[in-house]
Amino acid sequence: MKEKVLNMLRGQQGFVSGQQISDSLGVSRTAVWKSIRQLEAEGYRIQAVRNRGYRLESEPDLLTADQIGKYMTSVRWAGRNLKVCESVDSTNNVARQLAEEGEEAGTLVVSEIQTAGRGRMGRPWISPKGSGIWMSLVIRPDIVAYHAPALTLVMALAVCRAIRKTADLDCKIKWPNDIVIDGKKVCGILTEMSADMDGIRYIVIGVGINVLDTAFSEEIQDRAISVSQASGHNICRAELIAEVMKQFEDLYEKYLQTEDMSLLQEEYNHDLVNIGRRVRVLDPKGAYQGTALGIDQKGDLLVRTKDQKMHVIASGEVSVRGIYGYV
Ligand code: BTX
Repeated sequence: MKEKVLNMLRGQQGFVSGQQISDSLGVSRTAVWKSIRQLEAEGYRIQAVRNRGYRLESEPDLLTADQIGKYMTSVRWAGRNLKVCESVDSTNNVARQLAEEGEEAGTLVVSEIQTAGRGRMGRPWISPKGSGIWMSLVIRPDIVAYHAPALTLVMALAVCRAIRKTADLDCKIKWPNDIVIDGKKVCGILTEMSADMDGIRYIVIGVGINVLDTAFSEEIQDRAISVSQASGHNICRAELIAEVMKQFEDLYEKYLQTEDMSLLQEEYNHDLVNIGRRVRVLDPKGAYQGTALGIDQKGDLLVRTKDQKMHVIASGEVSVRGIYGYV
């Protein structure tokens, strides 16, 4: 019933009266009114004007398989096996479970909310309902395990390209796994791997993008931003998901040709917010400062200290910050 009312509203440019709806659907005016209320509760904005009726103003940005599928037409494999969930602890956990059960490469898990979203080194990733993209992609590359960390960088490039394309924004990468806009974090990436003596069994690349948020919780409000906040208008999450997958396919193919960042190093360094800047390297063996020179072919960050010594930093347990703040 609700769907039928929705379809009638969708079919009208202007207003459609309650009487018209009830006549054509053969139901009471009260039933129509109840359906309208339900639709509003789901996030549809419906204008109601006495003597004119109802008009659909906007639809909620739903993350359904149908909605995402609409934008996936030029995606070959990444995200084609799509699992859309209402609520999960972490999409990385669900994707890992599915990979353990044998789901194919290209399986993508998307959820409206994560109750225990994870960042690196046990940090939390705040993933509220309805505003972000919380997703994890399963891949099964035939590469040596120690080449895998660069895949985080490959995904960072894909997200950067996709945000630029869908929202026309100038975003940058903060090595190795954050995307920033105006110095604030819009996206984080968490790559997890399962390997044994025979090699990589699977890799899960988790991507969290703040898309529709208008505000953030206190602990991150000074360093987080959403795509919509930055662009000034709402971005369709389904479209952005498909664009990330499309870009990832292209970049991943290039990565696989050399199993490193050789073919992507230039683009990555071009997008790198840290390049040429003073950074503070939070090495567990002791923090130090230097100038970031960019990534090498492996994807490690090159930092030169005052004594002209070159440090090659692998992502793992090290964080890099700007000396005056986050970037
Ligand atoms: P990270 O360790 O680089 O960043 C985590 C830090 O970022 C937190 O300590 C907090 O300061 C800040 N933060 C937390 N939530 C947000 C947010 N929504 N926006 C901006 N800043 C935030 C980054 O780790 C990797 C995050 C990956 C998240 C994806 S979501 C899908 C998948 N599932 C999952 O559990 N994780 C990944």
